[in-house]
Amino acid sequence: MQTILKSKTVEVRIDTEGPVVMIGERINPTGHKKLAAALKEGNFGYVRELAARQVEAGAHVLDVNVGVPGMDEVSLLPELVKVVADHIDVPLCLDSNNPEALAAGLAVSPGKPLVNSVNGEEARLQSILPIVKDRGAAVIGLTMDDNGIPNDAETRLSIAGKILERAASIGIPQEDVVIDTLVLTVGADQNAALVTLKTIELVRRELGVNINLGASNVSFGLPDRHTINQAFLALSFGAGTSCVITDPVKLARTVLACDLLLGRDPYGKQYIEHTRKQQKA
Ligand code: THG
Repeated sequence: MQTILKSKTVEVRIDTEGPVVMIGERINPTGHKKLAAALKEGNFGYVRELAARQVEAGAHVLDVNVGVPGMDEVSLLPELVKVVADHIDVPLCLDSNNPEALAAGLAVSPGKPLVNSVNGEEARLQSILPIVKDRGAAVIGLTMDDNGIPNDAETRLSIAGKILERAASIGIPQEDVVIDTLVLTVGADQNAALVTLKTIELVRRELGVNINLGASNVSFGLPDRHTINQAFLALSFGAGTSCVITDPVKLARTVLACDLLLGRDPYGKQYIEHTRKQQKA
């Protein structure tokens, strides 16, 4: 199954059978003081730099999140979407909990963007899906609902099914819903990663849709997070993840190595080109 995203001129296909699509996570002020300060000051030069650096490192799509306490997302999200879209030509992933901010951001996004995100909560289904439908966008559906994040794969699968049904009922095609199986830290629960891996396999087998993961939560609170993130990414691709929200500067090489190992990079062309480009730079 293919989920097609577009910028002004570039088309990106998230494909259950294809190489992994990387969504760059760095334009997100959560835990990122320098970016939070830049957004407050209206210093968008730093945002342009983060955008260019991630695309240079191999990001296919850029996540744009402007959630800074005290800032008005409804005006800031569209402003930042314009800044990023004027500077780089890759599809955008608009990351907000605020439906009004998402609608305003979608209105100024070129091409076909991705909305991050809806989940199984009744209020979210009702507020987010119509906005996605109106704009002809794609959407990430998180496998959580009014009861939180379930700690078993079967319940996460049933939430994924519910999101797909509700999307279909208002005319959003199945291929435009990417399911995010969510992962919590193994620092707090030794089964956290295993539940996510089982959910990925189940959703892939039962629903056949594309699967996204924001993998770095898995290592929260543990030393040497990078090693755990790399190992978890590899396991998740083996299980069927086709799209990740991650830091491409740190993890693009891991992603490309996994594509090669899983037979999704004929002759190692992408891996070799990427390595050559980085050695030159
Ligand atoms: N699924 C979906 N969307 C998501 C997530 C997900 N969006 C948010 C998050 N999870 C993914 N994005 C980030 C962004 C930054 C970090 C982790 C995940 C991060 N930041 C560093 C920190 O907090 O320590 C700071 C980085 C810096 O200073 O540059 O780790 O799961 N759909």
